[in-house]
Formats: sequence, structure tokens, C-alpha cells
Amino acid sequence: MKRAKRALVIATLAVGCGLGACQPSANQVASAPPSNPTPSASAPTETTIPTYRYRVVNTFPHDKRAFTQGLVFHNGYLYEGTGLYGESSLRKVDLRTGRVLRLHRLAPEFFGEGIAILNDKIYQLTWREGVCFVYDLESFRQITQFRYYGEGWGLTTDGKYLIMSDGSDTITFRDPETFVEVRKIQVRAQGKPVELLNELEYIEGEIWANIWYSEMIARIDPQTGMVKAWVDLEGLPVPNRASEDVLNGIAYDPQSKRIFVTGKRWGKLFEIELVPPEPTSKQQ
Ligand SMILES: [Ca+2]
Repeated sequence: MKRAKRALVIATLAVGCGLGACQPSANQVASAPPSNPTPSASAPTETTIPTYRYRVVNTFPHDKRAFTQGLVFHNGYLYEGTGLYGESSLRKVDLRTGRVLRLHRLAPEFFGEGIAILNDKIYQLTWREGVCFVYDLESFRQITQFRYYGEGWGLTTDGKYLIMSDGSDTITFRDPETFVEVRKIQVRAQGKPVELLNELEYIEGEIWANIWYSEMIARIDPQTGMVKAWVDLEGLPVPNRASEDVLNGIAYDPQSKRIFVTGKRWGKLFEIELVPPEPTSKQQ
């Protein structure tokens, strides 16, 4: 279950401190970009990575039972993949009402993960089952499935390749016809690995990635893997939020340039606009 992942991240933060500075809790991870530790005399003098904040433009209802693992906006509708064994699903959702318009339930032995839409097909990863399901966009009928090695976390597309995360600092590009790996990038912020990359979205030539168990989104250069900017989403007004109900859903409407975010079992989905950092202010 995902609780195992939580134990893993706490262990990583407590022991490995692999994200830059040792962070004892998820909240504290959220309060500071993991790769923007306080500069010290010995720190390399690299350009500081800017941290964007946000403004909520619209708020929409979201199914509190949806353990969101993948989110896409396509031709006027939201598509969502949800997780947990026995509860995983693929959904077509009306943005305004949150109503589920089409639903496909995964067999109980599959834990659904990220989704992407490419060439009128929906791709859906599974966490530890090593299977990517491929469905017809309109009918949700399964067309085929692919096998892969390792875990499946986030999925998106640049219009040519499928782009996949697995919880590490690695993102792989895959051929949508075969799911064969074409290339991979290692995600780095100021030279340090950025791990726990989760739900993905390709936005205007960048890969956006939720950092699991934090409120941070990394904006990644798809060629080099370098983090170009952070988006700090701490403080989104999510009612009745439990500890596992983490930020985990980014969708983008390229027609209207709208950005949507939500999380696991959040009762709300937010349309946000970015607020750039003050040019003269010190980074948080
Ligand atoms: Ca997404």
C-alpha cells in the first residue's frame, strides 16, 4: 500500500536527507523547497532556483473518495486515474460539477497510478504490477496492455513520447506504440538529485512533477533534467485533510492555458495562476 511509500519517505528524510536539507516532517518539507537549502559559506554559488507561489482562480468540486494518482484535461473534460487495491479506477469527469461521466474499475489486484492521453488513447500505469493499460479514449474499452520493469508512479506526454516517473529521480521517455524506453533524464536541482517524483504534467515545454509528500512542484527541463523553478502550493484550502491526502494531481488545458491541481481524497480541485517571486526578495 501507499503507506509503505510514506514509511520510505520518512526514512529517506530522516536518514538520507536526500533532498538537500534534513526535514523531519512533511509539513516542514512543504515549507521550503527541498533543493533550496539555506546558503552556507561552503555552498556552491549557483543561480538560485526561483520559487513561484500561486493564486486560486477557481475552485471546483472533487470526489472525496478519489485517491488521485493521475489527472489530465482533454477537450473540455477531466480524466482521472485513482489508486488503492480494490478501489482503483479510470474516470471521465465534468469539471464544473465534479460528476463522474464514465467509470472503469480496475481489477482488485491492480493499484492504479498515473494516466496520459495520446492519439485518442488513455494510458494508465499501475504501482507495483508492472502493467500499463491502454484504453480507447471514448469508450474506455481496453485496447492492449504493456509490461514494464519497476514501479509506476506518474505519466504524461509531450505529444510524441510517454513520459514516466517511478518515485526515484529518474524520468523515462517511452515509445507509445511499444512502451519501450527511448531515453531517460536524471532530475537535478543545483546538482542534487530530486527524488520522489510523482504525478506529472507536460506544460509549455516543461515537465511539472509533484514531489511526493510535499506541497512542491518541480518544473523540469525535459532535455537536461534540471529543475528550472519550483511551485510552492502550501496553503491550498483543503477541508478535512488527512496525512495521506497529499497533493497529487496536475492537469493543463493548453487551449485556455489553465492549470488545475488537486490531491488524494481532496474535496476540491483548484484552478491556479502562478505568482512569480519578487525580484528583490530573498528566496524562502
Ligand atoms: Ca497530469
